[in-house]
Amino acid sequence: QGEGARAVPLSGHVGFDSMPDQLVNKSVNHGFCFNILCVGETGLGKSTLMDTLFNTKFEGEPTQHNQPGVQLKSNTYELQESNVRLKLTVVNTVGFGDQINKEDSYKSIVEFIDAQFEAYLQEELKIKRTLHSYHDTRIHACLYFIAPTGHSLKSLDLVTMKKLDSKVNIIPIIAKSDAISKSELTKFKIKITSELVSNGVQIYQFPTDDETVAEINSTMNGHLPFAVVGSTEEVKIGNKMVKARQYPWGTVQVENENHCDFVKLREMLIRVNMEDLREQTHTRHYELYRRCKLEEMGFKDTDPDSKPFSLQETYEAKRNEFMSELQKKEEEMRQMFVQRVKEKEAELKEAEKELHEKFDRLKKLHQDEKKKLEDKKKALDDELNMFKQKKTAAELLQNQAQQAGGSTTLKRDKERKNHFCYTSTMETFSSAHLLWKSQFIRFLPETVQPLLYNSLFFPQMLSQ
Ligand SMILES: Nc1nc2c(ncn2[C@@H]2O[C@H](COP(=O)(O)OP(=O)(O)OP(=O)(O)O)[C@@H](O)[C@H]2O)c(=O)[nH]1
Ligand SMILES: [Mg+2]
Repeated sequence: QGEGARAVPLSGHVGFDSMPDQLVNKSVNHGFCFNILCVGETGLGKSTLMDTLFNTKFEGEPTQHNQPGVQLKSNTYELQESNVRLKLTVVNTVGFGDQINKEDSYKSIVEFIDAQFEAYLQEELKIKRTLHSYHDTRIHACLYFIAPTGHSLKSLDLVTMKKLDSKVNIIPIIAKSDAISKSELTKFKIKITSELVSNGVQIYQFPTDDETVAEINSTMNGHLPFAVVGSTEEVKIGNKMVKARQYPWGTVQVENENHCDFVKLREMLIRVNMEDLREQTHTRHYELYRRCKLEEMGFKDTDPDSKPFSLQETYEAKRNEFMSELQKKEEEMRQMFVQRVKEKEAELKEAEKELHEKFDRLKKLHQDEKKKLEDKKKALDDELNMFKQKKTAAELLQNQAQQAGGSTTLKRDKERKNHFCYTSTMETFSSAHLLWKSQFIRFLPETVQPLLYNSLFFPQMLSQ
């Protein structure tokens, strides 16, 4: 306080003690959402219990026992109590425990829970996030319905709860507990608890760190698993209508704590710990999913020397790693491409060479054929010319022979004889020679003239 400083007295109430009220108002205006997953065998009373818990009739047809696998069916309802709005989602396991091989029954439940976490994570990672209006579908509570056998937990129950315990808040309940006697129920509860502990199954424990609810919560933790009875049927007891199940030997009142733990479940689930279940889902189960997922994607908070490593650094390191890998891959592909081109080129060259050789071979063959044909043509032309000459000469001679007729003399016969002897020795001759020789044949006797003409012009005929 400096000298001359003016002291300002408080003019009234400062007001930050109204922060909780502001928070409440904001939350009430915004409304709440709560998501329950009911896991249990078909017909164990899941739907009846939900109807009893929220005092309403949710839709839901009974399931057949012949489902090929486990499916998850979710329904969302808008409920209102006073001025508080609740968006309630009830997810049911359809066909759970109905298959002969139940080995994979838990898988679809795990996948469903993870899918809801993934959807939330994707929304969180968006650049433009709208988480305030986002419909959060993450499962806040899993009511695990145990059959009232009075013996012990089935392996299906143990395996499923073990697989789910790190992903969701499990509240085990003994369904249809009116089917089990009081003494058996106590033993059954102890047996279940010891089996869960010995198998390391972590069920949801009601929180005891908040003083206001620590006592009730720790007492309730001792009552787990709750033995419940569900019914929407109202029966008049005294002068009051109560929810109950009537049997020939008596009436089981759902809200009577001496008859079953329904009220305890309702108190713990809805009135006392609903917000804690929501919080645990976000801070424990979703956080674990998110961490594993980001680590899987290669994000880390520290580098190998345990020094803080920011998201930016992780991103850059990943980017560099990716780029160098990309370059390596690119180089590899380039090399492969060059290699393939070389191989293809060699293949094409080989094929080209073969084609050239084939072309040369064919060309030579063609030339030989052509030469042979030309020779043959030439021979035929010669023969044709010869034939034409012979034909002309023959025609000429025939004409002359006809003109000469029968005026032949002995003298001429003699001369012709001499000439015939001469001509028969000739092998080749021209048309001039033929003409000349034919002059002599004219003087021979008529009986021999045709024979001589034939021998002169068609020697082949005679030889045949
Ligand atoms: N004894 C007894 N019967 C019950 C109880 N709760 C429900 N039931 C009866 O069990 C039968 C099946 O109940 P649902 O609520 O349809 O069972 P569910 O688990 O929803 O069945 P699905 O949806 O087909 O898997 C009905 O006839 C109910 O009346 C209970 O606490 N005790
Ligand atoms: Mg049902």
